[in-house]
Amino acid sequence: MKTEHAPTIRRADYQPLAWTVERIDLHFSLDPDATLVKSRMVCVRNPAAEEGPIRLWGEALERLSLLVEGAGPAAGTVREADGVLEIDAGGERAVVEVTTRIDPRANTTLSGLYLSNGGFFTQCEAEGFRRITYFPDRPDVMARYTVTLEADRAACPVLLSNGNLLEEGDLPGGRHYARWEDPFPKPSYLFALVAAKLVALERTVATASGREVLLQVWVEEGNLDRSEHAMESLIHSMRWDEETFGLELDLDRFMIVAVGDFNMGAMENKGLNIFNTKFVLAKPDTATDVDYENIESVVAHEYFHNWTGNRVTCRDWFQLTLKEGLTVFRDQQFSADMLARAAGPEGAVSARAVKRIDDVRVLRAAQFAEDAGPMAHPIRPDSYREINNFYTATVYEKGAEVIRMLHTLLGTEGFRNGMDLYFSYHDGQAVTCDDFVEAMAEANGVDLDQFMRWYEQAGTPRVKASGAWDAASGTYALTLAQHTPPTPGQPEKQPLVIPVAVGLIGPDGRDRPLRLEGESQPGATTRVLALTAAGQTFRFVGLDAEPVPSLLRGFSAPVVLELDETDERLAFRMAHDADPFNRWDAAQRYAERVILALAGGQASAVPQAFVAAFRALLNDAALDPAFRAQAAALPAEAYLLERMSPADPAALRAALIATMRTLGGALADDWLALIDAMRVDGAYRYHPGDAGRRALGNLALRYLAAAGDARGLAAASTRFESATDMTERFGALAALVQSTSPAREAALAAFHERYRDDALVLDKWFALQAGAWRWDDAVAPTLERVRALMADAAFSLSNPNKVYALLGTFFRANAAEFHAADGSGHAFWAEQVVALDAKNPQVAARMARALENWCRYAPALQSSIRPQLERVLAAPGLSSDVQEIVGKALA
Ligand code: B3K
Ligand code: ZN
Repeated sequence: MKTEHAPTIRRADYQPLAWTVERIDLHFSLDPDATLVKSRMVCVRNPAAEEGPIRLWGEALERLSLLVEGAGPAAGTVREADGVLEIDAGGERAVVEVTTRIDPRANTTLSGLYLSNGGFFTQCEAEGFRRITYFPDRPDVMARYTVTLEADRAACPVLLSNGNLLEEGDLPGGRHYARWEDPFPKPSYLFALVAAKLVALERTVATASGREVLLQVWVEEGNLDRSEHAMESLIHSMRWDEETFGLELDLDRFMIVAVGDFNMGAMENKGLNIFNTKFVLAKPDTATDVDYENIESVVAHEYFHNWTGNRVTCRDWFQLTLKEGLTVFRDQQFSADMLARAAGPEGAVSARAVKRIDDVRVLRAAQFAEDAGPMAHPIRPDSYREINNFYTATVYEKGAEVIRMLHTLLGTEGFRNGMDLYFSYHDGQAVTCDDFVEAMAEANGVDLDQFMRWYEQAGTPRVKASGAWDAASGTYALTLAQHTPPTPGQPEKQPLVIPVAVGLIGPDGRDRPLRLEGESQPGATTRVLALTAAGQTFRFVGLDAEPVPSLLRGFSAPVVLELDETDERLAFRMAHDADPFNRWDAAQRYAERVILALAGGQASAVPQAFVAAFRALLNDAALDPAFRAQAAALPAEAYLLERMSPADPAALRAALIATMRTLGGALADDWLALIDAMRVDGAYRYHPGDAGRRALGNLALRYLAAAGDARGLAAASTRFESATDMTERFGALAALVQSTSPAREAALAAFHERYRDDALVLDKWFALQAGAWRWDDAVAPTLERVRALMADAAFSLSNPNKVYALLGTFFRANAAEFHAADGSGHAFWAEQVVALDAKNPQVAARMARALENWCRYAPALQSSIRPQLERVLAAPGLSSDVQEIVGKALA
């Protein structure tokens, strides 16, 4: 077990191990209650390290035997303390054999070997392998594995592990076995096994170099008709990585396995990716367009890890962003390319912008909030107590932004050259973020020393922009100043390298070609300026009239841009900015201003000018529907809370409701027309163009329902009943639930009846209710509904998907209800975090994070939250996972 007093681990303390493992033979005799694991390791002395014992980590293991060189170790040569077994050994090599017994059924943490629906599954990242057997469970130990699995044939007809199948056969007593070998050395976190009753969708495809490879998607029998999209996504990912980075699949077989109990989205185990069912299973009747899109991107992400993560892995867990930031960047580029391809040449720019907007929404809502609280950390953290707490938006999403900035600064070709050099230097190694950036620098002949500060400094930088126009000389001077606010342990920050993509829009709404002082010719209409000092002024010359600046185009850096713009300017950019991302962003900024003014009491109504600008953008038929749906969706509540000081969830919610009602009512005819215009005929197909139309149609229903428009509510009811795919059916249900419509309860009941046996669809049903706003006072507080739903037969505190859908949505996406003034939500939070922690510390810690930014809330809420944080921290036997989160929140 993790101890209550888990020490702080520091990046600066990294030491190579005295002994590593060259190869390991594992034998599993699988039994739900008592699985025997025999391990034979060839340990080798590490020439790069100081002398010391062999160190093997172990957790929740029962050790049955230990042999060194085939014999019981001599007295005094073996010690075990704090979860580490130390063995003194001489010479250069030593064979260590250890047998352990583990209890998969009792393993509710879903880390290590566990059961799900009668099958055996593993999850080893970050430190789960030590819950299977004793091993130097660190990513810098790369060993070759052979694995033999033995299990009951009837219960577990399919036996899988990493790499290639060597042999399989029957055993006495209704048992059978399979032996696998992974030809590539790998760290233990990439080990996996599956033994379960599954069936596979199979395809054989050729790689770019003409090798035939077998692709399999393994699912439970009834789900074969939902596995096609994951397979298609895998094939697209393979092609993309070949074409974009020249990277091919290196195995003869690549498997994806879906499992219903899983702590996160998916896991990139070598050749045997294990996925949460949520990111595999899709058919039109059960999955929405967004589900299809997410599946495609998660399949790609895990597949891309085969090179960025597996072939080149992390030296230690502080380097996590080396593989995660880079792989998120790769999956974002892949999705953008897929969307652009589907949109065709005319729609490609807009399709890419839509993807960029999605990604930036996530960054702003999740990562900016993280940066503003007690968990703020650089993308490469300096310390942690529980590494599982650091699979964060900062490491992943901000990490991807840092890679994107390199891509922007070096260009597509320069970036590719850097990647090629990185692989040529480090294939087969466990390396650091410095190694990656050095390869980029060397390949491009540039100095990236200052750029490395992005890996060192936490916090969201502020870039303040101001412009000065000199009519006489036709010069526009743009001054940019950067400042990164202090974060825990980092009171002062140094200037970063910030690429700022700039355009200047003339009074006619057209971009001007840009010419900086000292240049002889005007060039492109968008330029990337590198802001490297605390403040810099850039002079654009040869302009015919005072321009309107469009800054940070495409969100060229993960910063907050501070620029004073009048309402008229925002409306002008909403109508004219040539950069679609910034056009969207102008709309978001304007909406933010309107909503925060309402919430703060500085305004009592939504201004007409905003409604007019919003309407113009909504009805601009030159824009494609997916973009218009983005532009018409208000900024996320979590992001707006972050922009409020102090954060006042009740006032914000009232402002959001008022804004939605105003826009729904004032534009009712526009929305109604859109419902018809956006109709998609014919059988469902997952296609981004159709998805955009459905998204805009669903948004129209949402606004009309919010405004209580009778025609809109009738349309939602009709659509709910006649829909033939999940996107439309759920879109209509969501509109009804987020309204005062009397039809909402009946619709929820009908939906439940239809999907009562479908776990993934019921997750949507739980989440919708947990996230519901209160549109009239007659409705009971959402907490009452959440409590009632916990008693539903389909709910279980042991299943992460259920917890995320019901509790996660309530805690993290329904601020006004969660932070009810009577404190009931906070007490409920403490109760659930403690209950979850006893089962699954990783899931509990994720829920615990919902209150980490409590100091940003109004004093009355703080007084209600603090005792609950203290209550959790005082709970007996609290995991180090939750302790780290709550301890930092209270510090
Ligand atoms: N690498 C895994 C995440 C593992 C999380 C461990 N707590 C999935 C991914 O990022 O691809
Ligand atoms: Zn990843």
